[in-house]
Amino acid sequence: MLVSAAVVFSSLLSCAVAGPHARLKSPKNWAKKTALMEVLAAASPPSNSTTFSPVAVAPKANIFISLTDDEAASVISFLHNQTELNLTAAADAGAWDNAIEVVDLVQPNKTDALEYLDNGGAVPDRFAVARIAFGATDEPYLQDFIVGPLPISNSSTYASLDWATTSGSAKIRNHNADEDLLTQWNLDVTATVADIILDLLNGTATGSDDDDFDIWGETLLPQGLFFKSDITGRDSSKWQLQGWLYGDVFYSTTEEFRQAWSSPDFVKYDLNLPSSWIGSDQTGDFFPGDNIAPPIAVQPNGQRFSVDEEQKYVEWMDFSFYITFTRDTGLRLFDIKYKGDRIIYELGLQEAIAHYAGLDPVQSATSYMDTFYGFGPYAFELVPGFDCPTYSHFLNATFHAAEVSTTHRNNICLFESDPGYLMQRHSSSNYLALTKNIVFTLRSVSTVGNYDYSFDYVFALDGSIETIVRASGYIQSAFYAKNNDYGYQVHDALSGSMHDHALNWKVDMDILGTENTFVKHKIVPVQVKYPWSNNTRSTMQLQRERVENEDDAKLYWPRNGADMFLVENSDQPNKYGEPRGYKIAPSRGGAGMHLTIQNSSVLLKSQGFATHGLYITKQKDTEVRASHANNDYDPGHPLIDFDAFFDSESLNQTDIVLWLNLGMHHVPHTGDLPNTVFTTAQSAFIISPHNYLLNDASRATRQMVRIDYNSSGVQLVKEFGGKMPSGMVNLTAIQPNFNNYEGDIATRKFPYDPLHPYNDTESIV
Ligand SMILES: *[C@@H]1O[C@H](CO)[C@@H](O)[C@H](O)[C@H]1NC(C)=O
Ligand SMILES: *[C@@H]1O[C@H](CO)[C@@H](O)[C@H](O)[C@H]1NC(C)=O
Ligand SMILES: *[C@@H]1O[C@H](CO)[C@@H](O)[C@H](O)[C@H]1NC(C)=O
Ligand SMILES: *[C@@H]1O[C@H](CO)[C@@H](O)[C@H](O)[C@H]1NC(C)=O
Ligand SMILES: *[C@@H]1O[C@H](CO)[C@@H](O)[C@H](O)[C@H]1NC(C)=O
Ligand SMILES: *[C@@H]1O[C@H](CO)[C@@H](O)[C@H](O)[C@H]1NC(C)=O
Ligand SMILES: *[C@@H]1O[C@H](CO)[C@@H](O)[C@H](O)[C@H]1NC(C)=O
Ligand SMILES: *[C@@H]1O[C@H](CO)[C@@H](O)[C@H](O)[C@H]1NC(C)=O
Ligand SMILES: *[C@@H]1O[C@H](CO)[C@@H](O)[C@H](O)[C@H]1NC(C)=O
Ligand SMILES: *[C@@H]1O[C@H](CO)[C@@H](O)[C@H](O)[C@H]1NC(C)=O
Ligand SMILES: *[C@@H]1O[C@H](CO)[C@@H](O)[C@H](O)[C@H]1NC(C)=O
Ligand SMILES: *[C@@H]1O[C@H](CO)[C@@H](O)[C@H](O)[C@H]1NC(C)=O
Ligand SMILES: [Cu+2]
Repeated sequence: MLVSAAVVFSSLLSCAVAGPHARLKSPKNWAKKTALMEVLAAASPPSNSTTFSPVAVAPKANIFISLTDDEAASVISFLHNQTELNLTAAADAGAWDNAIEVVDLVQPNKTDALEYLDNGGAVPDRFAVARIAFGATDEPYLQDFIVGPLPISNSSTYASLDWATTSGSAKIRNHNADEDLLTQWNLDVTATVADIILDLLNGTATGSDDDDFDIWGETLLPQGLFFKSDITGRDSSKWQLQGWLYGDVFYSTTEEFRQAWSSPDFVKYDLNLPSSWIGSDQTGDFFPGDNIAPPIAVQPNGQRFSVDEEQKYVEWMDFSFYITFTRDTGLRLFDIKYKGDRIIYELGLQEAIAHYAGLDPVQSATSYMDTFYGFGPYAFELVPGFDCPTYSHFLNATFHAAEVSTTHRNNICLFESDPGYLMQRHSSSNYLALTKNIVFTLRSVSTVGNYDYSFDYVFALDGSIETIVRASGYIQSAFYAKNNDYGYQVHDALSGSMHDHALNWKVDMDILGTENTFVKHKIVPVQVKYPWSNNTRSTMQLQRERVENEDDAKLYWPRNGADMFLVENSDQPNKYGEPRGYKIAPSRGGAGMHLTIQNSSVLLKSQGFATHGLYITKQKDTEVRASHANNDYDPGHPLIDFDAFFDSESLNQTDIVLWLNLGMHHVPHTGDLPNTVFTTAQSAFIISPHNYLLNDASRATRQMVRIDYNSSGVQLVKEFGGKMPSGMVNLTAIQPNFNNYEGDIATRKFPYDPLHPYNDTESIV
């Protein structure tokens, strides 16, 4: 295998009665219609006030909930007792030992889960997955084992988790087992040209604490000097330097490089130097008026949603769902119900690709698959007043890696808010109807290396759910020299390195049962000749098309938004004969995007879920995830090759799963310095009822008003029981205290001493 390294600075790291579009030329008619509305309102008075509790009791145990600390500890202890695994405690393990990297829950099979949730079946047995790195061999590898049932008893066993892969084996070769050797190798190589580095880069990279440079590709300070090494095998004495690259000139030996450098016509490039431009602190003149405190949101009468903290179960208005948290993908939602019916069985991130391009060997070979690092380990505590409103309800989440259970305090927030625009309004010459749009958000943020990914699940009163990802943090960039085909020059000696983000989501929708069909309702231009005219008219029509087989199930979002993509239950028509369904649509930024690069030479067979905007597969317990966190060890031979899910199966009225990509084509510009901003770096999709109900469900809210008026003023204000907040808000009392930020709690699992957590705030993966 060939690995190249860059030399870089150590880094900082709807009208009431008429149709909504009826443009009435004579508003005279409206007096009558308003009277009709009054009658309708009287006939359906606001429903009774019921007692509300912010504490929910989950109707069923959360069978998706993460492993407890005790469960994780018992799995680890059990595995250590299996002598054939020859495990070394993770804390003592080196590159030549076998050690447990991660333990997590094996999601219950859907058939068992539904039997429990819907039919009074037994609680499904719990199983753990243990990801073990086998280093005590010349051919190091990783392997996933399924361990259980839990709790560990005499009947618990472990087995290779082969059935959860498409490769048929849960083993993957580890081409990355000797990182310490590689670090040393890199230092040894650079030591041979310390004088050249000092001359070209005005600094040192010797491994000492007062070094100017790191040897790797990082964020804002790449320097444009590269070397190529053959690091095949585990014996670094057999590794070989294969050359140097500077200014897009390749020298195949150090001598050649040295000679060129000594010659008078050697071209030296500007230095990419740090200063305040790389910091994220306030700089520049303050904005006018910005010394005045900006608006904030308050929750005047307490929380209007209910949480079962122990079961991680939430109810808001007509929605309910269960939460879980995994090492690989962070926050996930299960069993999302609306008005008592499940609409989504599972919703969550699968993988996040960031595929770079560039002139240099590092940028052109970089394509992250972030579950390798994990979203769970980096989903840190959120800051009230900044990340989430101060009144948010916070939850903790735990992941288990390197035989340590780490609890992130307050890393999930739940809150209601007013997004600042109405759900509904209509005005005429004599009345206005206005409805507030109050939404409910579930949020977590994962800082994976340079990037901060913010994930929102936003529920709305019309029955829609929006999934939003936003990115901020530092860009990975490139040295400026000759890189113009791959991005903009954004600083003195810096190029923004162009890249694609593709974040894949699994959306397992169940509309009125599991038997569903994906349909495209197309809006098409047509020429029609009507019986009432001899002329044809250019017009458009609605055409219905079913996606009935996996062969047709890799889709691009239509140009001009001209197809509506729906998941319907064809066997459940509404009273007008239209099948009830939910629509799925891009809602912000680069939703539905896919990778630009085709047949990526970096990702090889591990990018099958990122070639299209949206995919539909038949649900299978063996096809639970689009990607695997270990694929990155050997992308040409992945454990899960998403393409293998497509085997011509019927998708007609069966349990279907959608997989779709959010992301952006990111060509960083000067506005990405020092950090990319959430305003533009965001992408989302929304699912919304489509002929699912017989009207807009948000009509049920009390938070609306009707104002009847005429030329002599307001005649009637009709309210529907919505409360106007009154009294005082002590703004001082609700100020966030930033000094309360505590970070994580970590508990060593082997040996296991739950009463003595230690404050290891180092990132553990
Ligand atoms: C609401 O209150 C009315 C009158 O008190 C009562 O007849 C009705 O059953 C109540 N409805 C509900 C849903 O509780
Ligand atoms: C593993 O072995 C140790 C020592 O024999 C024992 O104390 C422990 O209970 C075993 N753990 C499990 C999970 O079987
Ligand atoms: C067990 O692992 C150790 C390293 O932790 C290694 O030295 C030893 O050879 C291994 N034993 C076997 C039987 O593989
Ligand atoms: C498990 O097996 C051991 C040894 O065979 C036995 O002593 C113990 O009672 C068993 N435990 C249970 C819970 O069956
Ligand atoms: C080189 O580094 C020295 C010491 O760190 C500094 O004083 C000098 O200005 C640097 N030269 C350039 C060209 O940046
Ligand atoms: C989160 O963890 C902290 C520290 O252990 C604990 O005090 C708090 O009650 C936990 N919060 C929830 C919602 O479980
Ligand atoms: C269509 O054209 C024919 C022949 O000119 C005429 O007789 C007929 O009335 C027309 N029909 C309509 C609907 O205009
Ligand atoms: C990518 O690979 C597929 C399947 O091997 C092939 O059909 C396609 O032509 C390739 N595309 C490019 C741009 O090479
Ligand atoms: C879950 O499904 C897989 C694949 O069909 C199967 O191998 C496994 O035994 C099932 N697990 C349980 C607990 O039934
Ligand atoms: C697909 O399902 C629909 C509705 O159940 C049915 O009318 C149709 O015949 C099915 N198509 C095929 C190809 O089986
Ligand atoms: C508001 O809250 C602050 C801090 O809790 C407290 O010191 C202050 O007395 C409160 N003011 C009033 C008017 O209650
Ligand atoms: C916890 O962190 C503090 C401050 O870094 C350190 O002094 C202390 O030794 C740590 N405690 C443990 C048990 O690691
Ligand atoms: Cu980016």
